[in-house]
Amino acid sequence: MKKTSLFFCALAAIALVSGTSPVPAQAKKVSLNYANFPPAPTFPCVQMERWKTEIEKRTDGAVQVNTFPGGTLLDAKDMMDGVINGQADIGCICMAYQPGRFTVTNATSLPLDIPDAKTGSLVLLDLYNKYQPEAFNKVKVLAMFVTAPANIMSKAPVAELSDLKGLDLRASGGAAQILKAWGANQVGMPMSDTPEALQKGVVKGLFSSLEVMKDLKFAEICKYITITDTVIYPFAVIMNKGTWDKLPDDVKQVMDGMIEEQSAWTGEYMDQHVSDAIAWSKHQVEVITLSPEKKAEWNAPLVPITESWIKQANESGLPGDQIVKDIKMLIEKHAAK
Ligand code: DTR
Repeated sequence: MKKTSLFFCALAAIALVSGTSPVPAQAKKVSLNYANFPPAPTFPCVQMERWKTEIEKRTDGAVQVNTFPGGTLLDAKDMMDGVINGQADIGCICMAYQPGRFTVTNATSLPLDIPDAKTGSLVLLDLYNKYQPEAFNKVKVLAMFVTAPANIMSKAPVAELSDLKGLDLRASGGAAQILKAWGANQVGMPMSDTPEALQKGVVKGLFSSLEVMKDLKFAEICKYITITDTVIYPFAVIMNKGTWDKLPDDVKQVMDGMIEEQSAWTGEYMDQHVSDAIAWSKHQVEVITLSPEKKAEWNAPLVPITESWIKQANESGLPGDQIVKDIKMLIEKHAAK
């Protein structure tokens, strides 16, 4: 053993006995609070735990992330402003819950046939990077991802458009527009409020990605699934700007280096988890599929949604046509991978 090592061993031994540390005071640990709105088993929280683990590992413990699932620090509606105001350092937002606030990124939830969550997550991130929307000016973006395409989960079977007429179904944002176009009675609320609304009968089903059949046990109450694969919900993980500015450069580098990886990881996790949840629910629920003719019939009322979004975006000074063109081009680019 080298002389210096012997010296540190001796110091350590003294420290063990005396209870003091021989190691010079380490650089101060950064401790970050990360808020999330849905319950811990759901995918936004699974990706949060993965990010925490990776960040703590890749910064050799210099960063500690304290996670708060289930709305224990901030709930869905307060998430964006709560992070801007510093009530949490990091938060996870579902952009569909504030449709007017995230116009550019919410364009990914137009009925443009994003095929899966991994493709959609990379499309969303590229779109964000290209347009740098003003809505995110007051935060640092750490990841962006989307759900798998939405399907109908309901207490009664939905096989025809006529079955949807006046049916109370829960959806938000772009998905809400689609339910309305199909004639359903769309009810808006965050996913975190949906289990209770289903229990109490306030809604008779929902329109979302299917992993919640397992994660939130909706298979126990919604006995029918109608496969429409229509639209995704976009999410972002954001950090308070002041917190970001104060981080050491090497920590910033680690977090920047994880943006694309975390976004793709979450999309992939979501896609796999939806398959698992369908397999898991299959013996408890009936899965209704639409014939190609019926799918065409269901798609027809959706066409004006994109047209009117482009018109409104153009009127508000955004390049609406270009944004939709970009999304279509990005879908092709990422789906081909
Ligand atoms: N589809 C959106 C987002 C969503 C999908 N799965 C979960 C799980 C937990 C929270 C949100 C979501 C929605 O229906 O709200």
